[in-house]
Amino acid sequence: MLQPNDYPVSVQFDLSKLVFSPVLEKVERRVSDMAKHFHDKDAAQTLVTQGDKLLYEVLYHSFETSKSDMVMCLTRIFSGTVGDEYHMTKGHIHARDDQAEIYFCLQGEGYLLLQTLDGEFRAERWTAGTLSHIPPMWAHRTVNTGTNDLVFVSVFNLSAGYDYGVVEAKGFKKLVVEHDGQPTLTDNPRWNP
Ligand code: S6P
Ligand code: ZN
Repeated sequence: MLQPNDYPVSVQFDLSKLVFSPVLEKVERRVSDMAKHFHDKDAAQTLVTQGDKLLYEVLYHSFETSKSDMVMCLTRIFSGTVGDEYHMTKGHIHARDDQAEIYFCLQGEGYLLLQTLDGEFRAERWTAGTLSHIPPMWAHRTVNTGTNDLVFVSVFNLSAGYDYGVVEAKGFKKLVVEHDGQPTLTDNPRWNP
């Protein structure tokens, strides 16, 4: 017997504004939420006192039924840097070890950084139209290296859960910084002190 939430649901994207409707939840992250993540702590602290700029926002729509728990999110990372490090998401690994995720880049340019608990690292270069599969047990973070918003859609299962601690501890092996006006991947000193 079908329950009320077992029927098909559609959401509508506005492809010129890159938003969808209805948005069921919205999360915003500012510099103060990311203090542990940027390598230039002084630059981050200064930005916090100068208005604590918004780095990115995530819009959510979940599709929970009596037997499934898919979620779709749209993440918009605004352009800019903290010190020399480009705006980026916090990054996380999913709590469950059998959960994959799909990311689809709608606009902008940057990197999807991926890393396993054993320290395998990948950086996927992103432009509009790149679709990436994040396999289970790869931590993931996105970085906006462009002059425009970086906008992407993610699709996953809510029961995958989040573990932010593993990224918060040491970050990813590489930082994405602006060097001579160009995005550059450099070694993260927290990995090789
Ligand atoms: C969820 C998915 C994304 C991120 C979002 C923000 O599994 O990976 O929707 O939550 O891009 O990143 P973060 O690291 O702050 O959750
Ligand atoms: Zn994820």
